[in-house]
Amino acid sequence: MKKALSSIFAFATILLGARANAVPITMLDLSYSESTSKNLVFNGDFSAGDTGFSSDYSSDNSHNLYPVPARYAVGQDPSEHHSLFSSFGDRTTGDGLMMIVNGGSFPEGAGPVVWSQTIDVVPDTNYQLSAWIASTIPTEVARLQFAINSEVTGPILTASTDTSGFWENLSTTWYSDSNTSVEFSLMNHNPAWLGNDFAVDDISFREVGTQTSVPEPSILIGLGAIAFMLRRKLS
Ligand SMILES: [Ca+2]
Ligand SMILES: [Ca+2]
Repeated sequence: MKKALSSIFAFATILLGARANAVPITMLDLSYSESTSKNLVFNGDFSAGDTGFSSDYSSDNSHNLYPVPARYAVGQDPSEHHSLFSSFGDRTTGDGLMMIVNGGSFPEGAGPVVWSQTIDVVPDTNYQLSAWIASTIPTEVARLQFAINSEVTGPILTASTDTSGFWENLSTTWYSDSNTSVEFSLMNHNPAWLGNDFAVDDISFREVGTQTSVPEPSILIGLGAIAFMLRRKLS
């Protein structure tokens, strides 16, 4: 009996602790503030080079993205890959690697996938999706949005015409529902082949909290108090 009551006490203590650590969903801030949990994206900062992701654009790391569009390189400076692109450093460290894209035309409504990777997720969990974008040419700036399993989600970021290495954040939160593995993509809604050029860096996919309902605090306090009183009585 005493052992059983100890177990109740321990369970109540765990629940009270869980309550203290839970992320209240109503308090999730949709403005960008990076979650500190592990980034589930492999090579999201491109430090491993042109690997770990797929794209509808063709890979070309021969320092020659000019003039044929719909190609990308993973490099240190946009100007080293296209004579008309501006010169700036990556977002991660300033001298690391980024994805440098010469956006191109595509059939209306088809929307090319700029970058895509399969991510293992936990059901009933909220995630923060984030990426950083900088235009390399001020003409026909890109319009970027995330997609999960080809369904677009979150806001569209219209890239800035500032080509001085002005990194802007695209982020949103996404609820996993019953999913255990998803295709996480960055799409470009601009079909222009002239201009429509940009760099991408620091792509992340991080857990921000579970959505499963947490027992009411009053129930937990009641459980904890009962267990505490019974424990005192027995000791
Ligand atoms: Ca980087
Ligand atoms: Ca282009």
